[in-house]
Amino acid sequence: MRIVVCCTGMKAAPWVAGLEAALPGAVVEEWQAGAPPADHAVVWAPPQQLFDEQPRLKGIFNMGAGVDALLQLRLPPEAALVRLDDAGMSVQMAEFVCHALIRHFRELDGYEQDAAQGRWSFRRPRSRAEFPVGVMGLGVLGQRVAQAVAAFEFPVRGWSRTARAIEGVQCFAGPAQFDAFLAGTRVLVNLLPLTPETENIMNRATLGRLLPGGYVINVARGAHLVDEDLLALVDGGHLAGAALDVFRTEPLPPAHPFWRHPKITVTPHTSARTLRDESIAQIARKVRAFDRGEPVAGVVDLSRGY
Ligand code: NDP
Ligand code: OXD
Repeated sequence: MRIVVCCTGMKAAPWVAGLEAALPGAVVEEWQAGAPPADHAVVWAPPQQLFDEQPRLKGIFNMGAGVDALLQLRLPPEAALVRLDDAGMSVQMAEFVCHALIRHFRELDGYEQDAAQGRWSFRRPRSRAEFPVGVMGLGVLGQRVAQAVAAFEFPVRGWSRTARAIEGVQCFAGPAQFDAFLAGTRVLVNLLPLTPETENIMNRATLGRLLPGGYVINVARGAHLVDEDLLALVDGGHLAGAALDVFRTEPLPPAHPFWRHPKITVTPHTSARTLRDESIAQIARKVRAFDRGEPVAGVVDLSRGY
């Protein structure tokens, strides 16, 4: 078995060594133009050239959960596209979202500013009941996040494409229930995949339906959010602010108003990082199962786009 590794922005050598160790007998090498035909590719942000030169790939294993960028490329029609599922990301996402939520709910930024001025002053405790959290996307990451938030006793609601039942989470599904989901949400967490149906889903109309004083935590993709609409709703006072980890252009350009907005927090697409060891172990398991003709979790349904 021959595997090529291509990971733009990351060092390939540790992935090559890790996959070689996990798949004895496989030839694993960093992809280069003109490489001999491989059976599988393990990729992050690869160039189109890789797929043009490797039309006989059987499996394309993404080093991340979101496959939106890969689906913009022309992939070999016979190849299965397989995403990471969890591989250590869901716990990171849960801690990141809970941190953003609690920092907002407990007004910790305000306390930090007070402390910077040597001020010992209390804020009135807020009621969790007035901060219902709505999680868009109840997949591998969204479910874990919804349950982690519920453990802090916030009211939690979730929205997905097909109906889900998750203990402690009031579930809504499909376009018909989207408005009802938004109307009872104050803190909106986005964990949707980026598809033609979900692009720009957070806009003036949808964010305007959140409860007054709404807060947005976007940890999925920048193109889910219409930046100007968020800014208008924050500046107009309907929204209290946002914690943003993902952006239309990454790195976020230096002149973008999000950087300096006092009510918007920016982090550099770091809420759930790909953990190399966990990911190599998962990809190796999947490659072996795939080659034995067994079902593999995380195969992308190209018609749904995730
Ligand atoms: P999953 O594919 O497991 O879950 C996707 C969820 O979104 C499912 O519940 C699905 O519904 C729902 N969904 C999809 N389309 C729609 C729609 N049109 N309307 C309503 N619901 C919809 O994805 P993951 O949880 O693994 O990951 C989610 C996203 O998080 C990734 O696609 C990626 O963009 C982002 N991500 C960001 C990271 C970061 O560091 N910031 C790291 C990792 C991922 P159903 O349950 O019915 O299928
Ligand atoms: C992912 C990501 O999709 O890192 O895994 O955003």
